Amino acid sequence: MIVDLPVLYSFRRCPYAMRARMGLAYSGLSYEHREISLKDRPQGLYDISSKGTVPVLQLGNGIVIDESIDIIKWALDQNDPEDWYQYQKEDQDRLVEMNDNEFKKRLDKYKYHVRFPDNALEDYRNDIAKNLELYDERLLSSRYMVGEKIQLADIALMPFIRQCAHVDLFWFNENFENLSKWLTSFKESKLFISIMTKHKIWDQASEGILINWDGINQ
Ligand SMILES: N[C@@H](CCC(=O)N[C@@H](CS)C(=O)NCC(=O)O)C(=O)O
Repeated sequence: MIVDLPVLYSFRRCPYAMRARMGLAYSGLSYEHREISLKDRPQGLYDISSKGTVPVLQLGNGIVIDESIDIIKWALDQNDPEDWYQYQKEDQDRLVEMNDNEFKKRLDKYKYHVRFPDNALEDYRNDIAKNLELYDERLLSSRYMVGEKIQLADIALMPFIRQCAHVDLFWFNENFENLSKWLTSFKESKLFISIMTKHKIWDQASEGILINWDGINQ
């Protein structure tokens, strides 16, 4: 362990881990990054969280946070320079709840439709389109999901909407113009690009990689 720094167990392409990394990056918190392979998870991960899911953040005092949204909220408690989670908390929490449940279930069926042969791809696409329409409507009247400024909810939803868009980008861009613009602005942001750096899989015999965000918010 790099002395006293929080340790993040992460997987680059996991949407939950992406949003946790964005939260940590925005807050400018340094940490030790341990990239794992989901197919071959290290014992060290199970030792601190029996669920074995990523992301998991272990603080210097031993406290373990193993839900991505709690990692973001912890990071924002340390430093929230642009007030990402100071207002409209109920609305934000409701959006996250809907994303993590209804939207995620529909996304899995749409993305992995071959594994769910009970219905046709079109049916799964029509289901998720209902959620996408609601987002698109929100973005007609405001620049971000809950107003004119980026909030925690935007960050929490973005990796999932990105995954959904990439199933059929042409269809997504054609049908959800506002959402498509919103997504592009995040995909091109310094924040998102910075957290998508590739890291080699953590070797359990050594330390992870020191992540230091000096300058990210400038
Ligand atoms: N509710 C958790 C979900 C995390 C999660 O499901 N992560 C996936 C990777 S994207 C995972 O670890 N899957 C492995 C498994 O479910 O065993 C969170 O928000 O952190």
